[in-house]
Parts: sequence; structure tokens; C-alpha cells
Amino acid sequence: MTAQETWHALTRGRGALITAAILCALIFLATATLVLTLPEQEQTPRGLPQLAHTHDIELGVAVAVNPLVNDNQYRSVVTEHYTSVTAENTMKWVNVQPQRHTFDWSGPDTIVGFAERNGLDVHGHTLLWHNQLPAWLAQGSWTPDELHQVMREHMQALMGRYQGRVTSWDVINEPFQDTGPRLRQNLWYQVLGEDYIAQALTMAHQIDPQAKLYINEFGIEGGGPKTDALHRLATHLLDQGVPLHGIGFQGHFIQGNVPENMAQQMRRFTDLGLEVSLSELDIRIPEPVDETDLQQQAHEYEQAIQACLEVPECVRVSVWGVSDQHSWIPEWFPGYTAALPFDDSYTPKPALDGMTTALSRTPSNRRPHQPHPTH
Ligand code: 9MR
Repeated sequence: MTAQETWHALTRGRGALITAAILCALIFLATATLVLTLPEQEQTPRGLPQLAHTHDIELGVAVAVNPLVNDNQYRSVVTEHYTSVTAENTMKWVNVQPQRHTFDWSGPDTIVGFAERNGLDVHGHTLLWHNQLPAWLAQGSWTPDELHQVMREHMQALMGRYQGRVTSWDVINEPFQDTGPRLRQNLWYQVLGEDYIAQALTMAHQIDPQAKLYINEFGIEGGGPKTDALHRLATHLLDQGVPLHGIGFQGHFIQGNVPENMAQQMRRFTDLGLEVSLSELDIRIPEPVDETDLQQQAHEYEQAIQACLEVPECVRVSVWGVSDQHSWIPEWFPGYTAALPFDDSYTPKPALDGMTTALSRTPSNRRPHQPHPTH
């Protein structure tokens, strides 16, 4: 071999060596990147909306108009953490029709517009209730025909305006007495009798045949006489062919009292062919609140969401307010506070981790929901 041939052989060998070295380095880098990034991706918690989506469940929040318009942070909490909104007050009768035939759409339009711009669902709350009625209605004296007409005008105006945009409605809110099991003697009951419930649901279905129609009630989450009475009512309505599609379990809990058997109670209603939701979840804590309380609250938020996930026809969990600053609790239950997953200054509380933990579990027996009511 001449010196020149030896030189070529050596340089060819060196080229191959360099190529091999570069290849090794690339493989090493790629492997290192995979090893470093994969566990990190697994550890990074996915957002609540994405997690909710994997379970085919909506995660809702009750919203008020003023902060929605004026407070950036408020809006961010809603859009980053939830997939659905419920108007806390602005779609109630006193706000929508403060004077007979005078409608105020400013609040409802604001909420529905915000939801649409941000890809959020809207659950309608509420049509027939005993609270937050305007004086002209509550203090009026009505014949059944007149009240029927008033009911039709209001429902036609409200449901009609948002048809196809508000996809489910609390048609009947809190029909039973606070501790049950008797029907509440509200205005509707006094004038129209027990049949007001069937009449309202039938009317709502005529106005918007696609909307899911709910009875929304509190104090039914752990079973007992009030739950039994609602179950009998729902059975009776369905037997008569009345268009009832869902039951809202409000879920206003005191810390330490979230019932263990909520999924079981929900199943009693889904066995009738209904869907259910946890519609106004909050867990209030007696003052003073310490870290142990917040951890227990986190566990109970997890437990509440888990109950809904265990029931394939549980379609939504909504919390009743964006932050502790906006919660109804301190005003209505003096001595109790901190009921929501965000504190007064929008800092996420352990409760938010509790929700994430429940939603991070593998879906169990859930199946896709029917897009339209069957009745
Ligand atoms: O959170 C609502 C609060 O701001 C109102 O003052 C109150 C009036 O009764 O209603 C609250 O919302 C209720 C909901 O509409 C129905 N279920 C019970 C909720 C808490 O009272």
C-alpha cells in the first residue's frame, strides 16, 4: 500500500468514525430528550376542561354579570377552569321581567354572549321558583288561566330568546318544602295545584323541543324522605309522558357532611331514564378555617366529583360561584365561609386539586350522552 492509499484508507476510516460518532450523539440526544420530557409531560396536570372532556362531562360555574364585565381575573378563572356557565341570578324572574311585559335582557345577553365567545355551554336557571319573583307577580291575585298565561309569556320570551343557545333549563326549582317531603305551597302550587309542574314542563318542551328539562332540588343528595318524594314525583311525571329529562342535585354541603351514597341516589333517578347533574356544588366550612379544613374540603370535592363520574348519565358538575369572594355563603350562613375552589383573591385552593384528582382517574363505566331528549 502506497503512502497515499494508506492516507485515503485512514481518512475514510476517520470519516466513518466521525459519522458514527455523530449518529451516536444524535441517538443519545434524542433518547435523553425523550427520557427527560416524557415523565414531565405525564406529571404536568392537564387542565380541568380537558380532563372533563375525557369523561364526557361538563364542569360548570355559576356566574354573576358585574364581575364578568368588570374583572379580568374573574373571567380568566371561568374560561381556564370550566366548560359551562349557569347564571347565578340574572335569568331569574325578578331580573328578567321586573314589570309585567317589560323584559331586561342585558344580564342574560351578557352571560350567553360571553359563553358563546369562549366556547362554553349555558345551563338555564331558572323558570319556576318561589324566590326572586317580582312584586307584581308575587303579590298579584291570579286565576289559574291568568297565571297560566303569565307563565307562558315569560317562558316563551326567555326560552325562545336563547333557543339552541341555552341547551338545558331548570324548569322547576326546589318544588319540595325545605325538609320535604311535601310539595312547597308556592304561588304556582296555590293557583294551579300540583299539576303546575307537569304544565310547566309540557309548555317548556313546546317552546324548545331540543332543550333538556330539569327539576332542580336541594337536600336530596344522601337519600331520605325528600329524595323518595322527588323520586315518586319523577316516576309519576314520566308515567304520564311529561317531558322531564333530568334531576339537578344542588349539592350545597357543609364540610364533613358530603354523603357517601350520592352516586347510589343519583342512580335511582337514572334508572328511570333521566340524566342527573350536581348543579350548585359548594362545601362550606365553619370559621375559623385552617389548613386541615382545606385538605378535608379538597377530599370532599374529590368525593363529590367522583360520585358524578360513577354514574354514566351524570352529565355536569357545576360549582356555585367563581371564588369565595363571590359566594352566597357568608351572607346566608354567618359563621361559615370558604366554600369554593378559589379563595377571595382567586388563588386556587386544595379543593381544585381534589377536583383534578377525581377527573384524572381513568374513566370507568361512562358512556356518551344522548345529544337530544328522548321524550
Ligand atoms: O346564589 C344566589 C344568591 O346570590 C341569591 O341571593 C339567592 C336568592 O335566593 O339565590 C342564590 O342561588 C340559589 C339558587 O338560585 C337556587 N338554589 C339555592 C341557591 C343558593 O341560595
